[in-house]
Amino acid sequence: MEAGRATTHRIAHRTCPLCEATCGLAIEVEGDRVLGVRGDDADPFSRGFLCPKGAALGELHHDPDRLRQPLVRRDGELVPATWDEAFAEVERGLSKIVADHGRQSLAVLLGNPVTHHLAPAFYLRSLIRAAGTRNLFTASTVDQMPQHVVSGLLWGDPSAFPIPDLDRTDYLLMLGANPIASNGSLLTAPDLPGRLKAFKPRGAKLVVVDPRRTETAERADEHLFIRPGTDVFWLAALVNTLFTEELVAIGRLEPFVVGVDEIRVLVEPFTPERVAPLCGIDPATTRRIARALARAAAAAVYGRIGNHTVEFGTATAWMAAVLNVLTGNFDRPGGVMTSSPVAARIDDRAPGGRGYRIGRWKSRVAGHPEVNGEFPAAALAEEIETPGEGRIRAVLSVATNPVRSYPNSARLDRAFAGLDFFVAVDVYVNETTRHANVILPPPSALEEENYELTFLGNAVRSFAKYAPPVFPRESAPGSAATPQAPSEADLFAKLVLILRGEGAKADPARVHDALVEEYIERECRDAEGPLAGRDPGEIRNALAGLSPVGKLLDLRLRTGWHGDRFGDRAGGITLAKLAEHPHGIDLGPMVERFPARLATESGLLELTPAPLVEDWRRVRARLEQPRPADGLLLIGRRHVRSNNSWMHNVASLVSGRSRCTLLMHPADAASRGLESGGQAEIRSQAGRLVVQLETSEAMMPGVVSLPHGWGHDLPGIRMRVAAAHAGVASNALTDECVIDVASGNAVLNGIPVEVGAVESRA
Ligand SMILES: Nc1nc2c(c(=O)[nH]1)N[C@H]1C(S)=C(S)[C@@H](COP(=O)(O)OP(=O)(O)OC[C@H]3O[C@@H](n4cnc5c(=O)[nH]c(N)nc54)[C@H](O)[C@@H]3O)O[C@H]1N2
Ligand SMILES: Nc1nc2c(c(=O)[nH]1)N[C@H]1C(S)=C(S)[C@@H](COP(=O)(O)OP(=O)(O)OC[C@H]3O[C@@H](n4cnc5c(=O)[nH]c(N)nc54)[C@H](O)[C@@H]3O)O[C@H]1N2
Ligand code: SF4
Ligand SMILES: [Mo]
Repeated sequence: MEAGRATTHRIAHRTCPLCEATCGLAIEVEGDRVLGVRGDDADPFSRGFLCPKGAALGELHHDPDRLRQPLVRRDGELVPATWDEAFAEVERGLSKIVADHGRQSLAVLLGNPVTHHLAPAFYLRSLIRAAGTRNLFTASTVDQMPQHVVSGLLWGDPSAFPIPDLDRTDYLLMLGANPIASNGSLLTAPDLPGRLKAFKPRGAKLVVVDPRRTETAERADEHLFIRPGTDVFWLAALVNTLFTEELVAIGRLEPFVVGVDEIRVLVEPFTPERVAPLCGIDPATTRRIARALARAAAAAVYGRIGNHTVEFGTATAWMAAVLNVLTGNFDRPGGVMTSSPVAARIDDRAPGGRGYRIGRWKSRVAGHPEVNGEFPAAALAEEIETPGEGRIRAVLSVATNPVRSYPNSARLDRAFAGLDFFVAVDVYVNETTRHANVILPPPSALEEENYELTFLGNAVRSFAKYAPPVFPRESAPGSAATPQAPSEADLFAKLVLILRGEGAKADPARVHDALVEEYIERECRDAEGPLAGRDPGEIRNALAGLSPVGKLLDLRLRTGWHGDRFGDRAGGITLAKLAEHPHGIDLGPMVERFPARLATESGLLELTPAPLVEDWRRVRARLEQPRPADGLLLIGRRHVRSNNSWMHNVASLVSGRSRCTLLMHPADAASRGLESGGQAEIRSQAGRLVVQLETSEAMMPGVVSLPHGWGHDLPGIRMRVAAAHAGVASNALTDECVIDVASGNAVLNGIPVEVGAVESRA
């Protein structure tokens, strides 16, 4: 017994797939069990850090409610099925909808966890193309779409995010982000607490602007309350101050920046005095912060969820970018820089590219312009519910829970109930997937290869880390013909084949091989690329023996800027080399990439693109007619033990007292006759909830805070732990009719609400 144990006991190293921080994990395994998860001290990027979610990865893997076998709806019930049966049902349902109503009647929905898996990274493009629909909705429009638009329009690359250079900055102005809880977003830097702690010894300053004195604000040198949704006015006042006090100093990139004078005119009315009553920040403080930003050796303005999921999200992200550029902090070490992922090329080329366009097509009902090829999540319900040609009748969703994540959850719940056919690729039966006709569960994260391709693309360092599966895939119960559940790549390939009309029985290898071939051919043909003129056969042979995603990842790595170029650069990065370095390889901090990275048509950094100038009218109008300052505004909040809408079925993460409470300043509670610990009713334009009230001096008066992603008490959900810790769905209160017009992003913060005693309902 002892001996048997010794041989199966091991430590597996990999990256945590649960948030953007990419912490290295050391997973203690015995046989097919996870015994424990620790932070990997030898990971040079995360240096042993881990949060309670990473520690719970074993519980997640072993969660008996996590689906291991497809479910198919028969006589109204979701019942277990074999993979063959499930794929056949998908084919039957989807082909009927497409035959009867055309491809636009199918919507594809993608959720947050797809960004943590390799197969979606490589296969989703084919899936979307095969679906042939313009009805694409993703978590981007309940999240960071404003930043895509700003990055796309200003420097031509919607996915080149301005990442604050956390480890080298002298001054970080952080707005609408709480990385002590979230561990960072569009800012991949494991151990945010440790990295912020390193500010003081090197004399760097952290200023946090947030309507709640958050866990991050507690650690800051200075915290400023701001009225929700008004950051755009305040940032404009900072820009205004740079001009009036002659603090504009663009530096190295000055010859490439256009639009400075137009910006001066746009922000002219936004004086510190004028915005003070709107934002709640006094003019002297505004001027002091503008000077500090301009004078710091290197400073970064960083805004996140609280800046992007608001009514003027794009304008807010724009003003943050303008501040970084005008203070010379764009693409400066210690300022904001773009990441240089190991699995990407850095081309030495002249500035200029194809530019960035939005609105190439429009949504059917409200005529929303597409942004990044997507329509606003906030418009999904109307596209399902509004009759007529092109109405969405079927949904294919991957890793998303819109009934909890999108605004106006009650309406979405009704909309999903009214679909003709719904296929969900998901691991739980939750608020959304309970409506599915078929649920296809991908393998556990621990049964797949791991490389955090998306988030290492937003990292403050160039870091690479690969891990093979910790466990083999489980056998699929009840299907003798397919003894193993399909890999995630096979699952997506099957869906591609079904959508292309090649049938559920077609061989997924057709899709795998085509993707690899396409990649090789393209690289070998690219005269400027790292494989220019090489023989495709030679490259193909070099990849032999790897899994389908392994081949695609190896191609990315070896053609990347540190890659071995398939033998042309000795010692370069390859998948095999990463496999020999299970703790990962660190290749240094972010590097200057501009002006070469400018991909606008003009080859310039355009501070005043037309769509943003147009959108500025909305901001200007609000300056003239501010919202009344009485009444309450609702904001969200994250907690380190929670993860959007889906980790509440892990007992160790939900134990203790409920965290799904409405935080309110004691004075606001007193004036409404409400008591901490009691129940209160909260109402908005969209809906009403009864919540547990918790008074807190950390709240700005006039602002209340409720976390999102809860509300696990609907019939048909199969998450036993979550159901016992249900909480309430904050998106019952958010309004799908108000969006950030320029990006289509949902408004999830700054929601007008009223809170009072619970009214008994007739
Ligand atoms: N009010 C309010 N609403 C918000 C936010 C907010 O701050 N306030 N935040 C928004 C943000 S930033 C985001 S990103 C969205 C997130 O919203 P979604 O994109 O809906 O993502 P999650 O809520 O994380 O739900 C994840 C889904 O994927 C499933 N899942 C988990 N792991 C896997 C896996 O490995 N494979 C597959 N196929 N499925 C898996 C889960 O069961 C669940 O159904 O929510 C948004 N909604
Ligand atoms: N533990 C945990 N970690 C997560 C997640 C999670 O659910 N739980 N979700 C992940 C995802 S998908 C994302 S996108 C990231 C998000 O990462 P963050 O952006 O850091 O998200 P939050 O923690 O919600 O922080 C948003 C902050 O904005 C503040 N805020 C609200 N409205 C305003 C406003 O109008 N102005 C200003 N200045 N502040 C405002 C809120 O009080 C809150 O403190 O976190 C990721 N990490
Ligand atoms: S901070 Fe994020 S990546 Fe790190 S252990 Fe926690 S959930 Fe995982
Ligand atoms: Mo997100």
